[in-house]
Amino acid sequence: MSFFPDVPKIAYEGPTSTNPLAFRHYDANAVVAGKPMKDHFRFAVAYWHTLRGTGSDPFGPGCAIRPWEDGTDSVDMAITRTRVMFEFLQKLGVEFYCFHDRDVAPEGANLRESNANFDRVVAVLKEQQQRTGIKLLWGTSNLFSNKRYVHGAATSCNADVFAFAAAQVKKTLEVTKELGGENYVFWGGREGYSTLLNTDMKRELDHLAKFFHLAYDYKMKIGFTGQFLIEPKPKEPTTHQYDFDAAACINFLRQYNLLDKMKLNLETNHATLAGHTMMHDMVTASAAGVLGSVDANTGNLMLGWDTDQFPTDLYLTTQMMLVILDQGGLGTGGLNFDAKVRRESFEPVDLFHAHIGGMDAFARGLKIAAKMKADGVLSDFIKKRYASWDSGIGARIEAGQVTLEDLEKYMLEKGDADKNVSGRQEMLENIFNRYVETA
Ligand code: XLS
Ligand code: NI
Ligand code: NI
Repeated sequence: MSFFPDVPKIAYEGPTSTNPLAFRHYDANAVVAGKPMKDHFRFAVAYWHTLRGTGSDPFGPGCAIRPWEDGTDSVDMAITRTRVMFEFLQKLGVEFYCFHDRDVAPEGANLRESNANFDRVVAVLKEQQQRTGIKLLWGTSNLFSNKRYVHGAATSCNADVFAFAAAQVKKTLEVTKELGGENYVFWGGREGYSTLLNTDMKRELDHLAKFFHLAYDYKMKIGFTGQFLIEPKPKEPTTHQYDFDAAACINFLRQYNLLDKMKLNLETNHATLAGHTMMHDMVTASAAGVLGSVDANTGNLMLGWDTDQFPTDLYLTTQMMLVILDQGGLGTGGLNFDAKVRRESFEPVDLFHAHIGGMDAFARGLKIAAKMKADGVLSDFIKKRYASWDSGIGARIEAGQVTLEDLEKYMLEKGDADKNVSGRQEMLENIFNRYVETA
């Protein structure tokens, strides 16, 4: 039985195709910059949006048509959904998926019951993975939806809530290991505050670090080899989230001796909510050696919240692929479509259109970025721009061979530092456009 009877396996038909259910750029096995496209991206589908998104918003309930839903939140329904997910992944040709514990199985009346529900669904997920070869990019725990997490999870003022969250993570770590998950994500759902009038920030941050250390110790204990990832976000649901952006997370990891234990999972719409471009946050993380994975989506410039739209902008995807190529790939990470179709796009086929568009935008971005890199148009310019550091005084400063007195003496002799050259931003933007048009 098929859940998407009208949708064929999505094929690559090339740039001239007008078939909306075909790829025009994403050709999974085509080799670009030394490896097959699919290995550059390691695309993943997000269970929470694609399988559990209903289109509800603060002004109205869900309106998505999902013929397979029977209106219950039962384990049987959860098992049916796994079949929907794997048919979707296979037709799309995506090799990874990601989930929260509570996306795949319903929460029970207590922890024991929740774990039992989870186990039943995980057994089916495991079978489906074995049958299809599809893999788990990452697992995570939902530590924000249940009302117990009203004050946060690891940063809750209530120690019992910390304990519950820890127990939930323990279980999801075991499951992620069982399913061969390649990473484990911590997004700080409600780890932040609404007002400092009731908040002991220092104590909450200490608890958050303690939580990660406990999780890491358990990871080592059970021999789970997946990469731990923190996902920054500046606001929403709390007014101020502790994992604000890449820089704040890196500082937190360094302060609490976690920098060698965790990397970052960066999400486009979170970077932009923090007032950065995605490229900024990616370069920040990459420079610190902690760019681990990406939640690929986009925001809406008109709206100041996390709209989680599918990425279609070639400038964005090209910039992202430039950073990924520069650091030689994402390792065990990938590009997870943490994105949802608009409420108005309520038919099942819209899920295909959305993912096809995102995958094609990244495939095109990869081709453009690879061409720019092969031609060295940006790197040559940047290299020249910093040429003063390659020899003479610049090289001696970099090598730590000079004091302030040396630099004063150097400048007293020279008189002034007035040999600047243009940054050529507009010329570079034009070059960028030329590649977007022609690559
Ligand atoms: C929410 C986050 C969330 C994480 C996983 O804004 O993006 O979906 O990726 O908990
Ligand atoms: Ni995300
Ligand atoms: Ni998000």
